[in-house]
Amino acid sequence: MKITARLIVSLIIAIAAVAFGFTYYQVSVEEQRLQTELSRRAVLLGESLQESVVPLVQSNAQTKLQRIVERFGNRERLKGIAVTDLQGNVIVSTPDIRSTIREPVPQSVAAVVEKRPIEEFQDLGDKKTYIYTLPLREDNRLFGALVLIHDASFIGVRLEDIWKTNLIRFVLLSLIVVAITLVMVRWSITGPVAQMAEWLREMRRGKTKETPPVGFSRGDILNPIASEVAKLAKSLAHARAQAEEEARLRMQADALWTDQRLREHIRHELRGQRLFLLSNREPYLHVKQGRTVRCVTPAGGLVTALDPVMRICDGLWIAHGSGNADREMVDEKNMLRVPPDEPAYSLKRVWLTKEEENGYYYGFSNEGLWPLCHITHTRPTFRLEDWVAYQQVNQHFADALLEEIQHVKSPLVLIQDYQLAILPLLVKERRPDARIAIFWHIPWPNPEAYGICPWRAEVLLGMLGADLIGFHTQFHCNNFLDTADRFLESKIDWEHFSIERSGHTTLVKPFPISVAFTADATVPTPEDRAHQREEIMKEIGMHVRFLGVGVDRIDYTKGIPERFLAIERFFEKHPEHIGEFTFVELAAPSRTHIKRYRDLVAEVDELVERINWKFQKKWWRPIVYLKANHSHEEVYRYYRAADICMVTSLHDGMNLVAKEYVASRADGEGVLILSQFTGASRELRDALLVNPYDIEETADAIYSAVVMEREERQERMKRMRATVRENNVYRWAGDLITTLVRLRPEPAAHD
Ligand code: ADQ
Repeated sequence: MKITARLIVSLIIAIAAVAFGFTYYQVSVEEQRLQTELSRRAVLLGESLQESVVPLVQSNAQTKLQRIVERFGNRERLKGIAVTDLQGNVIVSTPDIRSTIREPVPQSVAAVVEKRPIEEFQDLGDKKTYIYTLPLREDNRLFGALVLIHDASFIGVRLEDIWKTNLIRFVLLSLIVVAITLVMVRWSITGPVAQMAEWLREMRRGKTKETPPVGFSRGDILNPIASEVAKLAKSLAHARAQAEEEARLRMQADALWTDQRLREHIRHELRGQRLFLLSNREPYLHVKQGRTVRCVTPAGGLVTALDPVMRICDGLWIAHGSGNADREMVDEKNMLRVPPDEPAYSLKRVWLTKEEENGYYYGFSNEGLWPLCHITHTRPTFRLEDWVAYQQVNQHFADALLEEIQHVKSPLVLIQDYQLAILPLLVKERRPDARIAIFWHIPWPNPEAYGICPWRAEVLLGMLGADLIGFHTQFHCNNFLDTADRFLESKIDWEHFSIERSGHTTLVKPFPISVAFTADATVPTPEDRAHQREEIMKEIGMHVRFLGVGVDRIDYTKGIPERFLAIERFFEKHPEHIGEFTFVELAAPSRTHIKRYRDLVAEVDELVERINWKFQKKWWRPIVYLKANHSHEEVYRYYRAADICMVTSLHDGMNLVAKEYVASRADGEGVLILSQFTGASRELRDALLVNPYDIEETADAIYSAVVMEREERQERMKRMRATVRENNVYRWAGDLITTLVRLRPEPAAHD
């Protein structure tokens, strides 16, 4: 039997038992009451008749007696009256009962004998009667008996009525209870259970979402099960997603790298070896905030890709301690375990004096090497004192590392970027067995451009201390080999892309850096997109058809003025778009200790002011210039809302903004305008590639982006997304470290 039927039958039995008990009691009380009432009437009538009847019996006045009996005999419910003598023989009686009465009347005999009234219920004919017999007496003398016969059938009728009424009540009550039970069971048990079953079935077929249907919460008794089932479903969905992801990975063979795959790969490659990573920027820095100290993770691809690697191998990351609370957090060896909430590897901080930082970072690195490597017509400045500081700081890094690797055989050393160009040689000289790689994040120029550096040979030699040099593109590798060929006595192997000098070989390879993009995030619905766009429009205080975005450090290599000039030209050429298109620039001030950067900030401010003044209307302006270091989330919100992203670097090693924009567009929308002088342009062939110096061309690209057909737009974005997904930052880290690990170690100095 179904649970509902069982529940209903039990409820009906319970109701029936209660109804029967209640009715039985009611009937008993009512019967009692009616009998008492009848008896009371009989007693009253008997007593009042006795007074008149006794003298007439004494005087044997039968006619009078008959008259009295007949006069009283038609009272309500009275069936008849009889007067008997002492032997119970009827003297007179009402005519109705004469034929039915039996002589001698037994009740009269009993009443005379017992000298007390006798009451009795008896069936006379087919009717139930109540017979009240009163001995007739005066002064203790008995003369006979008075018999009052009442019709008592009404009691049975009344009791039957009660049974019937209560039966109807019982039926009605049962129907109501059954109906309510059915509704309640359906609403709170069978309904939610059926929904749950349907949802689980769909879930099993992989058709539905992880969140259970809303109906679940109605069946509050099912809540604990529902919440457990929801958790189970979540893990099922997660497991399925992972399985699908794995299957996809397997299908795509080496194509897709994920965080997980990088971990597995690195674990396998390193086989318990530790990685020593050196960079100018630290992955975690401590800053004072009021009285407390906050740990900050600088955003960016480098930390995203290398932090998991360092965690796996319990590596050591050596970096400049630049946070104002950094010194408070380290031990006597200037070390601390990071990440703070789940320590997995060590960070060793290198301290620099103000002078060292000025000479090494702002001076030689950013006023010398940075403009030297970027062909942007900003003149590099080389000062001897900066070069001295640069060498000193590189030596500090070398010392910090050498101390840590003294007992490590063939240590794996990974150096990051142009601030530490000569570090490879400083380490290699002391530890020839160390396997050293340096990754150069900025472009490498042609030999003519590079040749102006007064310490060109020293820098090259310093870098060639490494066993592996990585650049973003093959083009930069070629330039590097050309440069080494030009300025050093060395053997260049163009087939294997390596440089041999004094018996040491350096491999030069491209490793295009990227962003942490793997699986597609949930594709936003058109409503979500519209809502996000609306929020951005509210923030910038305008409602426009087309939104453009640019995200840069304020650096002269990024071509920010050129971009704004192209926007100006676009409006001159296509005035019909005035009021329809707005460009939002998220610009982070950078290296403001350097005059060239301060001048650039002023130049950009002025340009924005001029262009806005030229075209602006009451409610609209062409450029919204938001000068700040925005959060990662904020930057991505703008990427997702923008129809066009503009990257117009005059020269850029890779440019991550272009890849971030592509990665953020799960909706498959958006057009990327990309400078042909970025490393990214080698991969993102479906962007609208421009020469940022050519203002006309860039303005036309904006127009093309605005009028581009949806189909073309989506096709281009789809291809770019596939490229970025396949060449993500996990692949970058995986390839770089694998190449380093697989290098043949050279013999140690003391071997
Ligand atoms: P960068 O010159 O700093 O990097 P880029 O690759 O574009 O240039 O990376 C900039 C990063 O900073 C991006 O992640 C971007 O989102 C973020 N960013 C920029 N402006 C911002 C703002 N206003 N607010 C918040 N975040 C902002 C150097 C080289 C590049 C190379 C990278 C990585 O110059 O060519 O691609 O290293 O190797």
